[in-house]
Amino acid sequence: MILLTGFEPFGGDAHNPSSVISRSLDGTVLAGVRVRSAVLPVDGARVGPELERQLAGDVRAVVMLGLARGRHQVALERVAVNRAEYRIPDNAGRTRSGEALFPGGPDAIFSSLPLERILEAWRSAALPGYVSESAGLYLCNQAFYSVRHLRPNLPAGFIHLPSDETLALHGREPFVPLEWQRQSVAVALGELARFLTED
Ligand code: PCA
Repeated sequence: MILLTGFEPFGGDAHNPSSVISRSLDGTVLAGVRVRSAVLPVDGARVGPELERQLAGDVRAVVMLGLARGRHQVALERVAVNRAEYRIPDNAGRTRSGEALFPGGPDAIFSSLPLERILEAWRSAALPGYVSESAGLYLCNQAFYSVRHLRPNLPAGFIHLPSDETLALHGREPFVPLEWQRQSVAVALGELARFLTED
Protein backbone atom coordinates (compact mmCIF):
# COMPACT_ATOMS: atom_id res chain seq x y z
CA MET A 1 0.00 0.00 0.00
CA ILE A 2 1.15 3.56 -0.75
CA LEU A 3 0.32 6.06 1.99
CA LEU A 4 -0.76 9.41 0.47
CA THR A 5 -1.08 12.27 2.91
CA GLY A 6 -2.45 15.81 2.59
CA PHE A 7 -2.71 18.60 5.14
CA GLU A 8 -5.76 20.27 6.66
CA PRO A 9 -6.25 23.99 5.82
CA PHE A 10 -4.04 26.50 7.65
CA GLY A 11 -3.21 30.19 7.77
CA GLY A 12 -6.89 31.19 7.43
CA ASP A 13 -7.50 29.37 4.12
CA ALA A 14 -10.87 27.69 3.66
CA HIS A 15 -9.38 24.63 2.01
CA ASN A 16 -6.08 22.96 1.17
CA PRO A 17 -5.73 21.33 -2.27
CA SER A 18 -3.41 18.71 -0.74
CA SER A 19 -6.13 17.11 1.39
CA VAL A 20 -8.78 17.42 -1.35
CA ILE A 21 -6.49 15.59 -3.77
CA SER A 22 -5.29 12.97 -1.30
CA ARG A 23 -8.88 12.11 -0.35
CA SER A 24 -9.93 11.92 -4.00
CA LEU A 25 -7.25 9.29 -4.72
CA ASP A 26 -8.04 7.11 -1.69
CA GLY A 27 -8.56 3.47 -2.71
CA THR A 28 -7.08 3.85 -6.21
CA VAL A 29 -5.13 0.79 -7.34
CA LEU A 30 -2.07 1.46 -9.54
CA ALA A 31 0.11 -1.32 -10.95
CA GLY A 32 -1.49 -3.57 -8.34
CA VAL A 33 -0.63 -1.24 -5.42
CA ARG A 34 -3.45 0.33 -3.40
CA VAL A 35 -3.37 3.98 -2.31
CA ARG A 36 -4.55 4.86 1.22
CA SER A 37 -5.00 8.52 2.04
CA ALA A 38 -4.79 10.40 5.33
CA VAL A 39 -5.11 14.05 6.32
CA LEU A 40 -2.43 15.43 8.63
CA PRO A 41 -2.94 18.21 11.20
CA VAL A 42 -1.05 21.49 10.73
CA ASP A 43 0.07 21.15 14.33
CA GLY A 44 3.73 20.72 15.19
CA ALA A 45 3.01 18.55 18.23
CA ARG A 46 0.39 16.29 16.62
CA VAL A 47 1.82 15.70 13.16
CA GLY A 48 4.55 13.28 14.32
CA PRO A 49 2.27 10.96 16.33
CA GLU A 50 -0.29 11.00 13.51
CA LEU A 51 2.38 9.98 10.99
CA GLU A 52 3.57 7.19 13.32
CA ARG A 53 -0.01 5.92 13.50
CA GLN A 54 -0.39 6.01 9.73
CA LEU A 55 2.96 4.26 9.19
CA ALA A 56 1.97 1.24 11.27
CA GLY A 57 1.02 -1.64 9.01
CA ASP A 58 1.84 -2.57 5.46
CA VAL A 59 3.13 0.73 4.02
CA ARG A 60 5.45 0.26 1.02
CA ALA A 61 5.99 3.94 0.22
CA VAL A 62 4.84 7.39 1.35
CA VAL A 63 3.94 10.41 -0.75
CA MET A 64 3.15 13.53 1.24
CA LEU A 65 1.37 16.52 -0.30
CA GLY A 66 1.22 20.11 0.92
CA LEU A 67 0.29 23.57 -0.31
CA ALA A 68 2.95 26.16 -1.17
CA ARG A 69 1.17 29.37 -2.24
CA GLY A 70 3.13 31.41 -4.73
CA ARG A 71 4.69 28.46 -6.53
CA HIS A 72 3.98 28.29 -10.26
CA GLN A 73 4.07 24.52 -10.74
CA VAL A 74 3.78 21.24 -8.88
CA ALA A 75 7.16 20.48 -7.26
CA LEU A 76 8.92 17.34 -6.12
CA GLU A 77 10.97 18.21 -3.06
CA ARG A 78 14.53 16.90 -3.14
CA VAL A 79 15.58 17.46 0.48
CA ALA A 80 14.21 17.71 4.04
CA VAL A 81 16.20 19.61 6.68
CA ASN A 82 16.47 19.09 10.44
CA ARG A 83 15.11 22.50 11.41
CA ALA A 84 11.79 24.13 12.29
CA GLU A 85 11.22 27.84 11.89
CA TYR A 86 7.55 28.63 11.52
CA ARG A 87 6.81 31.69 9.42
CA ILE A 88 3.26 31.73 10.82
CA PRO A 89 1.90 29.95 13.91
CA ASP A 90 0.57 26.43 13.33
CA ASN A 91 -3.15 25.70 13.81
CA ALA A 92 -2.58 25.29 17.58
CA GLY A 93 -0.95 28.73 17.77
CA ARG A 94 2.56 27.33 18.23
CA THR A 95 5.70 28.81 16.69
CA ARG A 96 9.23 27.44 16.42
CA SER A 97 12.29 29.52 15.81
CA GLY A 98 15.15 27.51 14.42
CA GLU A 99 15.38 24.42 16.61
CA ALA A 100 16.27 20.94 15.36
CA LEU A 101 13.35 18.61 14.68
CA PHE A 102 15.37 15.63 15.89
CA PRO A 103 18.40 16.76 17.97
CA GLY A 104 21.40 14.73 16.82
CA GLY A 105 19.72 13.72 13.55
CA PRO A 106 21.38 14.41 10.19
CA ASP A 107 21.16 18.04 9.00
CA ALA A 108 19.43 17.02 5.80
CA ILE A 109 17.91 13.90 4.23
CA PHE A 110 17.16 13.40 0.55
CA SER A 111 13.87 12.19 -0.86
CA SER A 112 13.88 8.47 -1.56
CA LEU A 113 11.26 8.71 -4.31
CA PRO A 114 12.40 8.07 -7.92
CA LEU A 115 12.44 11.82 -8.74
CA GLU A 116 13.83 11.58 -12.27
CA ARG A 117 11.34 8.90 -13.26
CA ILE A 118 8.43 10.92 -11.92
CA LEU A 119 9.65 14.05 -13.76
CA GLU A 120 9.92 12.05 -16.96
CA ALA A 121 6.40 10.63 -16.47
CA TRP A 122 5.05 14.18 -15.98
CA ARG A 123 6.76 15.34 -19.15
CA SER A 124 5.37 12.41 -21.13
CA ALA A 125 1.89 13.29 -19.89
CA ALA A 126 2.46 17.01 -20.71
CA LEU A 127 2.15 17.97 -17.03
CA PRO A 128 4.59 20.73 -15.99
CA GLY A 129 6.53 20.15 -12.78
CA TYR A 130 10.04 20.47 -11.40
CA VAL A 131 12.37 19.45 -8.58
CA SER A 132 12.50 22.00 -5.74
CA GLU A 133 15.56 22.29 -3.51
CA SER A 134 13.72 23.50 -0.39
CA ALA A 135 10.51 22.35 1.27
CA GLY A 136 10.66 25.34 3.67
CA LEU A 137 10.92 25.13 7.46
CA TYR A 138 7.28 24.68 8.37
CA LEU A 139 5.02 21.64 8.78
CA CYS A 140 5.65 20.18 5.32
CA ASN A 141 9.39 19.96 5.85
CA GLN A 142 8.70 18.61 9.36
CA ALA A 143 6.49 15.77 8.07
CA PHE A 144 8.93 15.01 5.23
CA TYR A 145 11.96 14.93 7.56
CA SER A 146 10.12 12.88 10.21
CA VAL A 147 9.13 10.11 7.80
CA ARG A 148 12.58 9.93 6.20
CA HIS A 149 14.23 9.91 9.65
CA LEU A 150 11.87 7.41 11.30
CA ARG A 151 11.67 5.03 8.31
CA PRO A 152 14.99 5.46 6.47
CA ASN A 153 14.47 2.41 4.24
CA LEU A 154 11.01 3.37 3.01
CA PRO A 155 10.65 5.13 -0.36
CA ALA A 156 9.17 8.45 0.80
CA GLY A 157 9.03 12.03 -0.33
CA PHE A 158 7.11 15.24 -0.61
CA ILE A 159 5.24 17.03 -3.38
CA HIS A 160 4.36 20.72 -2.96
CA LEU A 161 1.27 21.97 -4.78
CA PRO A 162 0.61 25.54 -5.94
CA SER A 163 -2.61 27.43 -5.21
CA ASP A 164 -5.62 26.18 -7.12
CA GLU A 165 -8.33 28.23 -8.83
CA THR A 166 -10.39 28.63 -5.63
CA LEU A 167 -7.51 29.96 -3.53
CA ALA A 168 -6.39 32.27 -6.36
CA LEU A 169 -9.86 33.85 -6.77
CA HIS A 170 -9.14 36.60 -4.28
CA GLY A 171 -5.66 37.65 -5.25
CA ARG A 172 -3.24 37.94 -8.10
CA GLU A 173 -1.21 34.82 -7.47
CA PRO A 174 -0.10 31.97 -9.73
CA PHE A 175 -2.34 28.90 -9.70
CA VAL A 176 -2.74 25.50 -11.32
CA PRO A 177 -6.29 24.11 -11.63
CA LEU A 178 -7.05 21.46 -9.01
CA GLU A 179 -7.82 18.86 -11.68
CA TRP A 180 -4.39 19.31 -13.27
CA GLN A 181 -2.75 19.01 -9.88
CA ARG A 182 -4.72 15.82 -9.24
CA GLN A 183 -3.51 14.37 -12.53
CA SER A 184 0.10 15.20 -11.64
CA VAL A 185 -0.24 13.41 -8.30
CA ALA A 186 -1.94 10.41 -9.96
CA VAL A 187 0.85 10.15 -12.56
CA ALA A 188 3.51 10.37 -9.83
CA LEU A 189 1.77 7.60 -7.85
CA GLY A 190 1.50 5.42 -10.96
CA GLU A 191 5.21 5.78 -11.64
CA LEU A 192 6.02 5.05 -8.00
CA ALA A 193 3.80 1.94 -8.07
CA ARG A 194 5.66 0.67 -11.16
CA PHE A 195 8.99 1.42 -9.43
CA LEU A 196 7.85 -0.62 -6.39
CA THR A 197 6.64 -3.61 -8.38
CA GLU A 198 9.52 -3.90 -10.87
CA ASP A 199 11.89 -6.89 -10.85
N1 PCA B 1 1.69 23.56 3.57
C1 PCA B 1 2.53 23.96 4.67
C2 PCA B 1 2.08 23.11 5.83
C3 PCA B 1 0.77 22.51 5.42
C4 PCA B 1 0.67 22.76 3.98
O1 PCA B 1 -0.20 22.31 3.24
C5 PCA B 1 4.01 23.90 4.36
O2 PCA B 1 4.39 24.09 3.18
O3 PCA B 1 4.82 23.69 5.26
